[in-house]
Amino acid sequence: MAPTVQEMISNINNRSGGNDTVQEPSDEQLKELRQKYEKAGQGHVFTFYDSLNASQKEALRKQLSGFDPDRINKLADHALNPPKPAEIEGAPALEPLPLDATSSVFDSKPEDLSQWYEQGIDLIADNTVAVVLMAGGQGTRLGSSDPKGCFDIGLPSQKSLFQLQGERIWRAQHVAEKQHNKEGVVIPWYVMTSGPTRGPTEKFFEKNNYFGLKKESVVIFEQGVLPCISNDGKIILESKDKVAVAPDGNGGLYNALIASGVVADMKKRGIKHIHAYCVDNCLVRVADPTFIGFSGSKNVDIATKVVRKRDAKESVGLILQKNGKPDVVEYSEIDAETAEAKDSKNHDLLKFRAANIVNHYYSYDFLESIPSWANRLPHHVARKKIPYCDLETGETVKPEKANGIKLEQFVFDCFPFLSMDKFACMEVKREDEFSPLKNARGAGEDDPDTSRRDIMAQGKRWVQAAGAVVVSEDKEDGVEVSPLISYGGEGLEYMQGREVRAPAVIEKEE
Ligand code: UD2
Repeated sequence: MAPTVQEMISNINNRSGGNDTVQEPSDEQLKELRQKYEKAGQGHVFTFYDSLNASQKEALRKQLSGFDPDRINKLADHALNPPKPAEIEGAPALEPLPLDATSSVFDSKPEDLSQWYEQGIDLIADNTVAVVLMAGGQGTRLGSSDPKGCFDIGLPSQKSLFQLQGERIWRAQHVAEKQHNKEGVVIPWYVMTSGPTRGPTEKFFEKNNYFGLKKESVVIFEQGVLPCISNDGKIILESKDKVAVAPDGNGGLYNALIASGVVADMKKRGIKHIHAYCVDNCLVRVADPTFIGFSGSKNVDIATKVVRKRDAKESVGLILQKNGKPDVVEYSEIDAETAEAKDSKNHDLLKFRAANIVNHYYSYDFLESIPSWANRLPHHVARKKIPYCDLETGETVKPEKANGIKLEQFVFDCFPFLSMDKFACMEVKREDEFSPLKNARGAGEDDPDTSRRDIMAQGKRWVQAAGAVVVSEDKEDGVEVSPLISYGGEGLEYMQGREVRAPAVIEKEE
């Protein structure tokens, strides 16, 4: 909706800094908005409006103008009163993905893997590959208020997750330049943040000089938010002048890619292949040439990397087929029977063992089609304790128990929009590609110590494969290899015959 004259004036005022008294919304601006909310049974959000000062009134008006109360009611009703299983035509037929939709590095022919790698390097060298980082999550389980990408997992180099990822992008560019004997190869890095993570992320990137990447090839953008809803379907006021909101989930990526102009920027740059990934996986192969080459050669719209599920209880989504379409059942929504089902041929294996690791390939054409399907993406419900403004007293109350829901979209919920022939899955080795940072130090699983352990163990395998001998008096016997000198273990020939005293950092090509 185009800004009204009033809004343009108030924006100029705000920007000018000269006249810093924000204009109070005009009566006609307010009347229409108020009627829309009252008609939707959400008029309570104006309870304290008349007692607010001009800037509080404008802030609340602006926030409310960004939502459609009728749509919120529909989402809330569906979330709070989900259709009963009986109303759904028959239970969905869940099956593992068909074999022809999946490849595995475990049993792929080495010549296939190297061909996919070379194809990926060629696509990167042609400047047709971009990377999208989902970094809007607020690592609450980790117990840190900083964005997860800033986290220092305790490596000898003290590199953050963001730095490891930025340096892997640099290395992928560098390998493509060397192999094609050209300069200026760019893999644009689009970083999605949310309200709480945007500021700290921008500051961290600036402070670290974009980890050696060109500033104009790093684009930080923000995902949308949705209002929090009470258990009786009402939009929750957090304070007299503010609706309680939460990021709209990593599935908010799609609307954000369009609304922030990222897809338009990709088009301008001639991008054809996009790798999107999860910030908290310290082993993530950002812009992985093998994965890009594999996906490009299969001419799919979406491909996803999976690892073998650790056990029935692991908190990962499961990539499978539902009613013949590619789909994912999230760990928070799976029933025990499905999670524990055994493979019919080998009872030692779980029937559903393709674990989602938020590591997806998209064709540019598929992202360009977002506006035609984004509004079909479902919303998932998280029951939460949401601080709310008591409508009698105007005080903000911190509830003892879950008093409402946050609505969020999941990034993999567009998979069923594809036919199976436009989808592919690549199984990779967990030890080489997946070690998520989910829990605070001491959890013993998916925590900073397991992240550091897995990176150091991988570097040790790489230098040993290059012919080095690793010795150590310390229980920490790993080796950190800087991404700037090796992306996936290549380029370490000079380590032949050397002795490495672990723990160590290898960061110079000499
Ligand atoms: C995610 C996957 C789960 C499994 C697991 C493995 C989804 C929906 N679930 O679960 O299937 O693969 O990871 O690690 O993908 N994010 C945003 N905006 C948001 C919420 C999340 O950008 O509003 C990002 C977040 O910064 C992270 C990624 O999405 O990079 C996954 O988020 P999470 O770690 O909260 O998801 P988790 O562990 O519940």
